[in-house]
Amino acid sequence: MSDPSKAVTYDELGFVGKIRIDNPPVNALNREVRTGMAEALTQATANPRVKVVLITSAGSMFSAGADLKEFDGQLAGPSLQQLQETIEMAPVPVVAAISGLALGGGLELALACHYRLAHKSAKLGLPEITLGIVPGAGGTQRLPRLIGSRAALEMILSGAPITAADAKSKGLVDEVIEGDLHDSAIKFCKQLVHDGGGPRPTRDLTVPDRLDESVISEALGAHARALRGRTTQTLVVEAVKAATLPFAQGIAVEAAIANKSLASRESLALRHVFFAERESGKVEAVPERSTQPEIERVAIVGAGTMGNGIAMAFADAGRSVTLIDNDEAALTRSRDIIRSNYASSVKRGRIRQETVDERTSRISGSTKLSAVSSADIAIEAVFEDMDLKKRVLSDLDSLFPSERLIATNTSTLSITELGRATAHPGRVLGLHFFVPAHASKLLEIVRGKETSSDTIATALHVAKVLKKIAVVSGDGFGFIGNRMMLDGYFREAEQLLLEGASPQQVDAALEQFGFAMGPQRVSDLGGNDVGTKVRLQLYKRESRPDPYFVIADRLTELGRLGQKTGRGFYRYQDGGRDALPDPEVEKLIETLARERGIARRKIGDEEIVERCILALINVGALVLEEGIASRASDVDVVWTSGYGFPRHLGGPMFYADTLGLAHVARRIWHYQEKLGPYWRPAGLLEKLAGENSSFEQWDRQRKRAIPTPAA
Ligand code: 3H9
Repeated sequence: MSDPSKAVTYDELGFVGKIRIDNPPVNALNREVRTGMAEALTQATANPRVKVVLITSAGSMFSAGADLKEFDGQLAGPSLQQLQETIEMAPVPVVAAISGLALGGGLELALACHYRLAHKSAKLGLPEITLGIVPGAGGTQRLPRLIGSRAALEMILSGAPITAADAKSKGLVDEVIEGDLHDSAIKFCKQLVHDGGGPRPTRDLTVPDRLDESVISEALGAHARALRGRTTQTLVVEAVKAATLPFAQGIAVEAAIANKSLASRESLALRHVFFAERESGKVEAVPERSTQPEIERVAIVGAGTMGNGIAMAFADAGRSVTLIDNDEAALTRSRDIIRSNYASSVKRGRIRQETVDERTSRISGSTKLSAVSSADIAIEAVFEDMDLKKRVLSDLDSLFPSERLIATNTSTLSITELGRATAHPGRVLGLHFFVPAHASKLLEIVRGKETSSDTIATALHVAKVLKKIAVVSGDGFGFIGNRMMLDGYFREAEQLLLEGASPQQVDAALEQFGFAMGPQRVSDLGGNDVGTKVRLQLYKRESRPDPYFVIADRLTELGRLGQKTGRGFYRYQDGGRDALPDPEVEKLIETLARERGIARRKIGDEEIVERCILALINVGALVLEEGIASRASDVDVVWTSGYGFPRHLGGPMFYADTLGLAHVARRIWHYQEKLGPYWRPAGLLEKLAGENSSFEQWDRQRKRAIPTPAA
């Protein structure tokens, strides 16, 4: 009899032995599941009445694969590979019925079965590469036997799941089921026995093709951009090549390669980011709710770039949006911009015109602030000006039911001060969207001193609705990301320019490190004036000693705003995006350095990278000790999902841990001696370095807590 409290249940339906995986939330193949399945298989094959075994799953997916949490310790119970051996060698046929997702080890489990059925909505994939892992439970050996080496290599390198129909056409599944999967699978099993279909071990198949060098380089080339700076792909190629060996040899090669990948820094970093992204949305002292408030209608005040992007983000998530602006012309412009943004997505084949029509029909405009009253939440996205924003928030507060959330979209202003412009500061918080708001992954949720936990809980739900990765930040200048960018990373990049490096050298060095774009190219893309405006807000709150962005601010003064004006740190020809060195900028930098008595010299790429990254890490530590961020892993999420820090290095704080904090502190002292007092290690960094500890340990020791607002 089946026991519903177990991760695996076993039932006999006539001569069909049915094994069901039931391990929420994702049916990960942990020890309990592997043990349960091994026991169920023993029971099924020991019973002569059982003629066929069916493997199914409870919940919405077949299985998300191996339990990633088990990778850090000693594996207990039967391994997945042992379980697969039992399945493949079973005396009766074993059938997998796949619904939802079959990923990684989940798909590999199905590959070891003798027959595979997939519901038409199912998706099948080997996403291990996204975690720096080479599929290690036969994926690189059985998949080529079923679909060929070339197709297998493509699937493993892309990491993206394929549809059931695609899987059928490739020969990965035997049948696609349109109706009820369970009933159809039982029928299939009965028919199989009736037809005398026996076990069909995948290992006995011959791989139909070999990987030659041209196929390999074409496949690697197709994913070169996504896999820039990575190494797992080379291991994948090695493992798939081994599929043409006899199975026992090939599987041994795979095991050795998979273990190597699991132990790599790259994989540790990628797994760290995977869990950090899931952790960031959990904040203690914020109520876990059994039901969430409805977010069906959203009011956005301000039809500028941010307002438009946020409107698109909600429309994409199926919500109705009222875009409010007192300027009728701004609303018309906004409609055109939104249409043209969607049109370019249609042109690139990303969405269909019907979808666009549906989405745009959800966005309406109004010139009256009172239109906000029927919305579930209101987001203020007017120009970045304290007085203007205060006025809008105060008006919103009086027009909008007092229990509903009011967010302000700002990257610089004090949420506490803005909240105090209303009679209900508990319901006011910051939502820092990144440009373009409809496509960017990160959302910083900023808590002011009076923001209530309930408001934060609603904002976390809003992030889920938008499918964005949320990180809660305290209310300090620049929050988490911009503070680290301005005071750490970009500031040091400018300092290096003054000392003698060129913009192209700094950018190339950091791109080589793994950033998609170096700091100067980023400034030119976003607009140097944007940074200058941010700093003007900063100087209203705090001061910074000279030289602090003297180059970027002078470029703004000169109208060299970046790509949009064809000149910035670089020259751009004919509206193009190619950043060309500009001798005028070189001269300007030399003058600014001379005025400050900074001696210029040749600077090596290694120093550029070291100083920029150490500065970033150090301000990250400050952000943590000030309580602006509550977890080092949150800082990593902000930088990998919002600022282009290479994911395979795990984010700045994880990267610091891999360098060793004692080393990091030593190098900061070194630069302090060489360059002066602005290179002072953060207290937290010195403390952890002194204790031979790490940011990861610091995270572990601390309870989850909402960052306390900065004093
Ligand atoms: C593998 O299989 C190796 C083999 O080749 C070789 C082995 C020898 N393990 O993402 P969500 C947790 S490598 C443990 O928020 P969604 C997750 O942490 C694996 N836990 O939901 C979260 O926990 P919490 C290859 C896992 O609906 C909860 O489940 N497989 C795992 O947005 C919900 O997750 C992959 O790379 C796991 N494998 O997305 C797939 N997966 O609630 C990795 C999830 O405590 N997983 N959790 O925060 C995913 O891509 C997504 O989680 C998935 C669901 C698409 C499945």
